Amino acid sequence: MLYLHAPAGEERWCAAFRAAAPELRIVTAADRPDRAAVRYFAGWAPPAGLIGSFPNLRAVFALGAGVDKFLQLSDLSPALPLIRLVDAGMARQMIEYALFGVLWFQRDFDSYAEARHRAEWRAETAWAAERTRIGVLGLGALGGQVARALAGFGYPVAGWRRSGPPVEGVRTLTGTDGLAELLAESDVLLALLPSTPDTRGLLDAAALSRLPKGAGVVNMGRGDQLDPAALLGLIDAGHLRGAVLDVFAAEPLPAESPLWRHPRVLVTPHVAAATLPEPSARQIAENIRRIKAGQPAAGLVDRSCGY
Ligand code: NDP
Ligand code: OXD
Repeated sequence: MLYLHAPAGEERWCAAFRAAAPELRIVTAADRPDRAAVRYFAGWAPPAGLIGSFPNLRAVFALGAGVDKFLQLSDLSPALPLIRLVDAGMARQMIEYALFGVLWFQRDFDSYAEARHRAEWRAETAWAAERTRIGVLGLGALGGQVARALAGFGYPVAGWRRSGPPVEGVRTLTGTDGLAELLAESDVLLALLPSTPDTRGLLDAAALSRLPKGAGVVNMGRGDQLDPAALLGLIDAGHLRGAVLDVFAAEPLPAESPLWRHPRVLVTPHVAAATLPEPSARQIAENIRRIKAGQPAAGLVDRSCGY
């Protein structure tokens, strides 16, 4: 039996799971299931205590790529496999969002968005793609595809990862020196890192100051990596050009946040890549089959690294 705690659109999620895993009984809170009979949990933002209320779970599936909120749950046993979504239709959306973020700066759409308020008709001189250096923080299931896609469009792309192999067509860097090198050479910085003890607060004033003058920042990973006050300070000082932000330390972004009102910051409400029920359910169903067959599941979270 699989217990589903869907983020929204429960009916569509149930239908997707029933189609992907006809061998499983899919239940939700409304079914008031026998909790001892539940073997698998699939959900997003579960309230504290929910996962712990199932005594016989074999695995927990996050209906998302980032598992930081799951790892904060005290009722999630460290012995229980925690499995995240790997791409499942999100990479394509991330590529679209990343390309938008790059073009926002490269083709001066940020300037035109401001100029319209002054009815000012003035053409800027756009940078060529070949001269727009892109830095991608995080070269995983999503960042790796974003980096490759942008390289395919002719941008010089560098990427930063913890320990994984180089990505073809992307100058792949690691470690503190690698990060400093990437920051110093990124006209547009794209952040696609998970939230972990090592990445929280990474983009502070010192790191952001390393970006070249006039650089743009796009954050699609997690909000707690970026210091908003440092970002705004560097924009106001004329060092940074602006930012496109999809993720925030507190979501929804509070109405009083200065990010909402800053003319050089574009805020989107955590929409860079939505979780799609059908491919997600297919991936989870396949993982359950693997677990039953004694094979490793794809997307198993390494608790020691936090992602
Ligand atoms: P992955 O786990 O596949 O990739 C994470 C990448 O980050 C890897 O390349 C990893 O390096 C790198 N990384 C992790 N820690 C460090 C570190 N300390 N130093 C350097 N590199 C590090 O995750 P995904 O690509 O699937 O997703 C990335 C994140 O995107 C998610 O965790 C989530 O926070 C966010 N997200 C946001 C969405 C949105 O709508 N805004 C939607 C979906 C996801 P290595 O390869 O060496 O392990
Ligand atoms: C995710 C997200 O991690 O939506 O999938 O942010």
